[in-house]
Amino acid sequence: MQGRIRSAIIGAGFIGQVHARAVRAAGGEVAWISAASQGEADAAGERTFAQRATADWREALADPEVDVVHVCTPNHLHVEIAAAAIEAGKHVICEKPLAPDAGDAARLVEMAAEAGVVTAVPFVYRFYPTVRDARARVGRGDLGDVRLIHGSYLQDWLSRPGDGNWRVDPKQGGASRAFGDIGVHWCDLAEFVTGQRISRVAARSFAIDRPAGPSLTEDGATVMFETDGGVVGSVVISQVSPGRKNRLWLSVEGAEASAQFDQENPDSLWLGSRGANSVVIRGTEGTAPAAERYNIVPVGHPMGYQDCFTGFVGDVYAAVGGDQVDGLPTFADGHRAAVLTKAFMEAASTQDWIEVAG
Ligand code: SOE
Repeated sequence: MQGRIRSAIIGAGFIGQVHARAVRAAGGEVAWISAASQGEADAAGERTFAQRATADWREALADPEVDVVHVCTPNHLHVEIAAAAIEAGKHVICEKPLAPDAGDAARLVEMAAEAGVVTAVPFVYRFYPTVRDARARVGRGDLGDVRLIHGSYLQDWLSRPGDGNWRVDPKQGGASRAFGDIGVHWCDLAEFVTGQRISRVAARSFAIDRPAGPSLTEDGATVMFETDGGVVGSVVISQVSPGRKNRLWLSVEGAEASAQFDQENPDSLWLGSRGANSVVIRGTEGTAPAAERYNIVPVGHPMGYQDCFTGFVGDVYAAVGGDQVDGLPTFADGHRAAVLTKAFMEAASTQDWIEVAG
């Protein structure tokens, strides 16, 4: 690939702007930004330093100079735009859920493989150096045999009955909300760190009352699971937990040691043992070499969510340039999330244990 990579960002809300900042930080160009109206696109273009702004995303996809398309729209538009981008021969980053329907997600995986384009879904919490460190420690056996995986992902931004967002509308957000929006991040991280795949789930979900009646999608859930490695676990998911802003918390417990990651304190990895417990700060002596690539600023300077996006987009660009990048979340991982969501929904509605396909 010659020169700077040129990205087209489709969707100019909060997440489109996060992508735009990451594109610039990763050395790319924001060639296009697209929004629902020309006015919104122009305003977003100024904020993101985009070269061109349009209300018609097809215009951006038709530009032969565009290398990567970022699909950052409400969920119900993901499949159509991602499919059109692949057909246009572009590399594609599609926000999660890749597709609300697992069959559509599988179709996108196939289309991308046939077209030979790079695909990615921003499961960005993988890009914290402490997460890479935890993964390396589990992988080299520091924890001993893993016995238990558990945690939670809690938010509060939908806790009041009147709180609204397109995600609350199943026509735009999909049939699952709390699990489909944040539960899949937790599952992706748990599988990524441990190398185990969730194979069966049991779930109970709940919905709060909103002005038009109970929420049409779940506000939260408790999920029990088993993995293909015979490990048991559980996760609590909620978007209505006052005070919890974005509390993704994961604990992996093995025969010799435990590791714990807290997204709201992401520079520290807690390690527990029968002897002394310790807190390992990212970038310090003894942390895994695999984490180094994502240490964007020197130790002692806190890193955060936006830095994860920079690492993520940087890895997508490396893959576009032909590098084999370890741990890049692809459309296959987006499909995995759709399959887990389907199993979760079936488990919550039947109150039975459900096998996870694949
Ligand atoms: C909203 O719940 C949201 O922004 C999710 O859509 C993101 O994927 C998650 O990272 C933070 O919360």
